[in-house]
Amino acid sequence: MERTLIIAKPDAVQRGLVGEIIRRFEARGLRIIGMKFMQVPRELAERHYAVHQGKPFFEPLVKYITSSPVMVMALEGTNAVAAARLTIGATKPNEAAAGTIRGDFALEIGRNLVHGSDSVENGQAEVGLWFAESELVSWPRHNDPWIFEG
Ligand code: IDP
Ligand code: MG
Repeated sequence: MERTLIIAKPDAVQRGLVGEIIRRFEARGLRIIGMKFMQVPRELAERHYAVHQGKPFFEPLVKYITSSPVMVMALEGTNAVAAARLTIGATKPNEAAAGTIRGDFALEIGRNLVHGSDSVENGQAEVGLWFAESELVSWPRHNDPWIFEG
């Protein structure tokens, strides 16, 4: 089953939007297999955003994600990565469609509330980076057949 890593970033936690964000992924049909509330160590932030190392926004980005606690989620489902990205909305909140998390609750790129993995491979890798295997729960959900056709 496809996996994606979602982070409700510090602004989401500080603004009391964590419940709203989880609600949207739950309602979409994604199955929660891991969740933790944590203060992100700088080293983990740098590894997570390694692809952005050297860009002008890298330092502010690491500062942002480590500035205050986050809620990290591992979600599973068919098309989990693409579905979650569409639920999150465009990186620039001013370009994010209304009805998406960023389109409904954010205004600026450096305060865009949520992270979501951007490819199937990165979904697997990021869940592995943020969660130990022992922190992930494999469970049959009673309504799975009403969400997953296969
Ligand atoms: P994504 O979060 O939609 O996948 P990425 O391009 O992977 O977007 O960038 C990671 C994060 O870095 C963004 O969510 C945003 O918080 C921040 N970021 C990206 N580009 C810029 C920029 O040009 N200025 C400031 N922050 C940026
Ligand atoms: Mg990204």
